[in-house]
Amino acid sequence: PIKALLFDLDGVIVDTAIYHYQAWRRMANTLGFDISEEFNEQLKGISRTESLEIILAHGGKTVSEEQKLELATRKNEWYLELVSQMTPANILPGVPAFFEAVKAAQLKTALGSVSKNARLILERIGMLDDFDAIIDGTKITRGKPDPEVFLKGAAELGAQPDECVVFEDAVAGIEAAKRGDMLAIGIGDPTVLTQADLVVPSLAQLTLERVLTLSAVGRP
Ligand code: G16
Ligand code: MG
Repeated sequence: PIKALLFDLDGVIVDTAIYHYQAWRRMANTLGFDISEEFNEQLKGISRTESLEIILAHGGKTVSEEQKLELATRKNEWYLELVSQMTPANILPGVPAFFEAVKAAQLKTALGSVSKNARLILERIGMLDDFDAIIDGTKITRGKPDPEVFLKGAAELGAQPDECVVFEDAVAGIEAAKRGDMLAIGIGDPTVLTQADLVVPSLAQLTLERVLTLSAVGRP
């Protein structure tokens, strides 16, 4: 039976993915190139330093380690400017109702984000107390698609992988969940999140009941 639900942050609980994109784009523009929304798809769930490497390679730029640090810091400052304006109104549709159902069913919840800003964002949207465990970029050594972030979340909640469901909007995050032997619910586009066990446009289109039924069918 399902015991624990593990939620990605960016793109599942809040739409900070768009802020990451805007901040990276601003950085790319200062270097003289642009990044498209389609290109941005592969950055979702990828750590700050890894994202920077991918963007620099895309723009054909070689910079020193010192400059890399500077660029990553600047991007984060721009990103935090956008985050500082966030309020509970930024919580994505369907999230509050879904969490109420989860609480009523007495299931455990964990956040599984590679972001180092995760706690700050949860604070801004007033959801810091909604998670029994918070695994973020400060607690992991390997980003998604490595399953570390979700395996740590499961361990902290005392759940086995087959007792966990992961909610993810990123290709790398779905892969991390599957590599961790967990059920993976994709939030977004089914043609993008092809590895997911089920894909819905947002949590507003999903009931806890459907998740629990799916897990029973998927694991007889
Ligand atoms: C998120 C985003 C990524 C971002 C990463 C690191 O992961 O999806 O785009 O690069 O966090 O964030 P920060 O720069 O704040 O440490 P997740 O796992 O929450 O989707
Ligand atoms: Mg995400």
